[in-house]
Amino acid sequence: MIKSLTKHFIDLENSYGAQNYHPLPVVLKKGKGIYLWDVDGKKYFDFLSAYSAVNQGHCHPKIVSALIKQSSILTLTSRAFYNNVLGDYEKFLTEYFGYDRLLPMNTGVEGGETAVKLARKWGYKIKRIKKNKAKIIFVSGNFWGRTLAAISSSDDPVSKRDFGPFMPGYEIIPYNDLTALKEALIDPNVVAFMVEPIQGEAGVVVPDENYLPEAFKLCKKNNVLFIADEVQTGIGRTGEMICCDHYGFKPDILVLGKALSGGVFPVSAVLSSHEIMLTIKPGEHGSTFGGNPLACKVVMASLNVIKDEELCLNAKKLGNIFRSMMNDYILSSNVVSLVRGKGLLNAIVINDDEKSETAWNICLKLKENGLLAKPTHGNIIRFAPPLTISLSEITLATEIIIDTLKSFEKK
Ligand code: IF1
Repeated sequence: MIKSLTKHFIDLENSYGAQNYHPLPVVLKKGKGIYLWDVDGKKYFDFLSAYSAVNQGHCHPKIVSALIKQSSILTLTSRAFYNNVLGDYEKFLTEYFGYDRLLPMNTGVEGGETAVKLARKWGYKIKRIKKNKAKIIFVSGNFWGRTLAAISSSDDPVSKRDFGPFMPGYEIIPYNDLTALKEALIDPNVVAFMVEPIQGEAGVVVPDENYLPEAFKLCKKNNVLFIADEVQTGIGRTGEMICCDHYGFKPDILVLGKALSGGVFPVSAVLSSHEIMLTIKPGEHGSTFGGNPLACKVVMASLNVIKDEELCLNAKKLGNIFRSMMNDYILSSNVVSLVRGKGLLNAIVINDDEKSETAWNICLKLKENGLLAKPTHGNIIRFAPPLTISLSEITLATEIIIDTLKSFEKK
């Protein structure tokens, strides 16, 4: 019997790859805008957008063109020398987001790590904490990557099991709980509070309206830095350029990643003030690829796309339509109990426990019906299409989702 192409590629990964993922059984070979194609030519709506890294849509022509152009001029110099793109990029990004200075890195987790190091440095140099006493507050359910510094702040047993010992200097408090934060901030060794404005991996958990601005005020009152991990929520995803913009305050340290490059390759950025950024001196932090001219050109193109195509506004409008269609359906559903999110970062909660296979089976069925999405935490399905999706497309896609869910209704 002739082996199917799908099986061929899955078998290859199963034979030669580390087994640290459990992907949906679909093998993709092409992406354009909001669509993906598998190796058999079947077309799908992409409702994951590579975990919000492809906000501008797959292979956006302007981003690809910037990539191609710069890739034949100069790709990497390291930071041992200056290059003629990084300065423009730093000016562009700081003006774009309204900060004084930028520290360029690559992956999101390196951005988070940089923020943590900056906060500690600031704690010792400016706040004048005693040596090695700096403490950073995190919230329960946080996710900022896979390095040891990141999983040390995690309370997810799956991410941590058998990877100890962990890094000290962290405290985890409940999310969306201002009283807990107030108490945690009493310790004078606290240098920073680091939080995702909407928790992604935890299942698109949106806090109460007053939580983030009040948390920011509490931090200010206690001379503690507010670090916003906007790796997933940033770059228009929630209907504003960064999610904190919904709440009218500017984090002391802003971490961006994923969609910064429009999904071309990993680029992250840490933005902050002169005071905070200049506490780190030459030789104290860095990266071989951070700030490379190829990445800088790609990011500038991808951020121009966000503004030129008004993707924040589109995410806001179409997110409202998605949730309203979903809420109409939920009224009469026994499969879905809830839809939540902001802009085009949304999730539904399946009326079943975390151990059940229902959400996984729904995603398999969605795949059959031409839409790709992935469960998180067993009973939650995230829906996050590229922000370039149109009204007619999101209407059609949401109808596919609802029709699929209807086939799981218990009679
Ligand atoms: C994986 C989820 C998303 C992030 C926030 C930093 C990072 C991430 C808020 C680190 C990364 C990822 C990584 C990916 C799956 C994923 C994820 F499923 F875990 F929940 F996006 F929603 N801050 N998120 O969400 O960025 O170093 O990966 O570039 O499998 O680890 P990175």
